[in-house]
Amino acid sequence: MRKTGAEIIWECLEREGVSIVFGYPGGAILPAYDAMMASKIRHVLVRHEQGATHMADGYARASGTVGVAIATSGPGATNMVTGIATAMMDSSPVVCITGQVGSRLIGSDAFQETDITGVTLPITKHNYLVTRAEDVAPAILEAFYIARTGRPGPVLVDITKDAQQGSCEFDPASAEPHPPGYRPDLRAPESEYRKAIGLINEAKRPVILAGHGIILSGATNEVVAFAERAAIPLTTTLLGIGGIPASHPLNMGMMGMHGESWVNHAIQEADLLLAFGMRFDDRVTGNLKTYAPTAKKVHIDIDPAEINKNVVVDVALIGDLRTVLVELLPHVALHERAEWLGHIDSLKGDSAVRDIQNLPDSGHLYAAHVLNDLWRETVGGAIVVTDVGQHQMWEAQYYKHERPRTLITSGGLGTMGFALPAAIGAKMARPDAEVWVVVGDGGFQMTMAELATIAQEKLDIKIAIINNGYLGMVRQWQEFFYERRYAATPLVNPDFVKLAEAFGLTGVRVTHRDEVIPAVRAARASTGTVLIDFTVEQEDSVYPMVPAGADLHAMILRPSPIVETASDA
Ligand SMILES: Cc1cc2nc3c(=O)[nH]c(=O)nc-3n(C[C@H](O)[C@H](O)[C@H](O)COP(=O)(O)OP(=O)(O)OC[C@H]3O[C@@H](n4cnc5c(N)ncnc54)[C@H](O)[C@@H]3O)c2cc1C
Ligand SMILES: Cc1ncc(C[n+]2csc(CCOP(=O)(O)OP(=O)(O)O)c2C)c(N)n1
Ligand SMILES: [Mg+2]
Repeated sequence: MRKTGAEIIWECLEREGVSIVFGYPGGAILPAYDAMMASKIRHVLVRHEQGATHMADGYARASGTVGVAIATSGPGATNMVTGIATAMMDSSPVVCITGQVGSRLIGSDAFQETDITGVTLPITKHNYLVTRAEDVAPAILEAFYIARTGRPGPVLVDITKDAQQGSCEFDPASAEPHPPGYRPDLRAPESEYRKAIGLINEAKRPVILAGHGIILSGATNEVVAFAERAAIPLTTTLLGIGGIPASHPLNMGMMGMHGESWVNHAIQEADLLLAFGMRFDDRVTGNLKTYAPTAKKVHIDIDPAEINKNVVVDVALIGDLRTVLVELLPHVALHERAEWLGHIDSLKGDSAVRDIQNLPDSGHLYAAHVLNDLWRETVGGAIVVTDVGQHQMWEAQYYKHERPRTLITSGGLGTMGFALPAAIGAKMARPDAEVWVVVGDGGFQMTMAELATIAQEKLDIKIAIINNGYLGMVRQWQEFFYERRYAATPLVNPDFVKLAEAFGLTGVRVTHRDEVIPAVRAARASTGTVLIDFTVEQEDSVYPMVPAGADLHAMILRPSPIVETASDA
């Protein structure tokens, strides 16, 4: 059947099971928008193309399927760059479709021409410039295949206006993806499996480093079975949170820069690290020269490029984590490991004393209190989407996630402005789920225009602004490392309650600890979007902290007796 390139775009999206796209129109993508009128796919009109990419990313992370964003050429496409880079760093499967100027105008500095395949080459898993209607279907179908297989990631398809307007015979079967040289199905040799099993069964002080790969691979059950069988304690990366139930007795909590101190000590004392779908980010390792000096290392990862990239390992098992674990499991010896687990337990004591949760209500409202109360009120249920900064770390520390895909956060790029649009995507993917945004007063202002998208789409999202009047995480670095010289970190904020109201949404302000639970309950009882402005302590800091590049065990701990904030010191 003959179809235009524009019609083929929507046919292919439907064939890929897409029911929703996030986008913003403009001249070079107009033929596609016109053809969209005949499609069943729902289009969500965003307020900024960065928002569209974060929504597609949030959709992907909440659903485990591919998210789709669409924009015009030039500024539309360049506005997507931050969202694409965010998805790339966190291995999130997103397909971006952009319009491009007519093929004969390419290279002429035509109106709204940007070489977006050139711009996004290093931040996409793959990208395409399509200049003929015949090439639309193969490019889009291949884009989905590449985005979701192997190590997931963003793929961009740039389609010239004439390719959208031109027509050709459309036969989806002949467009089956066969990307040359693409091998998402690598497998380690048998000898590596034997080496891994030997190390695992001999280890006295093993630790599992549980990463995002657990969630991407759907390997929660296999990892838990593995850990239980050999009594191996686990720790998660920021992006691994939810991959293992927080309440599991072997789950020690998060590792790294703002991880639990006992976890970092356990890693430093371990004789075997089992890295499961994680990439030894610098936030996780600290100083590589002193990282886990006594440990042998086994790395299971789907991407060969990750092996020996930051940390040199003794054994590498390339492949999908779940598949690899299914093979390993029957060979893993049973263990009890009372001594090692008891030792780790003894490392916890000091931290409990320093935990701000244990403070009586002194009139100060701490973000930690807000997040802990939010967790207790929503336990077992909500998807939390965070932005980047101190509030993100407090969320990771004080909100206990029991299930995969219930924490959505920008880890690798650390993109402020991610939370609000990503939450919109998550809500669209899981309409029945309770979705909370946890966002700083700074990051919220980067993408708050998407409140209009929430209003237009009549979404029910709960927004918790952790309002400390600062670019808090940067202020903390200035407090610790720049003698409290707060250059460009104090914020003068709008009235967030009135702002919500301007969009026809409900706004509430909370300034005291005893107001937190009633406000959360009222927000949950309401059917529309509610924004809560939690006005918290301005100069609180995230503890513990491993200074950038320092040894993993050299953590700055919350002073004891507790100094509540820098202004008390
Ligand atoms: C302010 C701030 C502070 C931070 N502090 C911390 C901190 O204290 N601790 C911390 O942990 N993080 C922290 N981070 C996050 C950190 O920067 C990284 O994003 C995070 O550590 C990466 O986790 P990951 O390696 O598990 O996930 P990713 O970066 O997503 O890597 C996933 C890995 O899994 C592999 N993989 C994917 N699919 C599969 C599969 N099917 N099978 C097998 N392998 C697969 C990939 O190839 C990749 O190697 C912080 C971020 C910010 C913004
Ligand atoms: C787009 C972007 N610009 C700058 C930064 C650097 N940065 C990291 S955290 C942070 C402060 C965030 O402030 P806020 O949103 O108020 O959150 P808080 O740390 O106060 O919880 C900044 C500026 C970033 N991560 N992303
Ligand atoms: Mg702030």
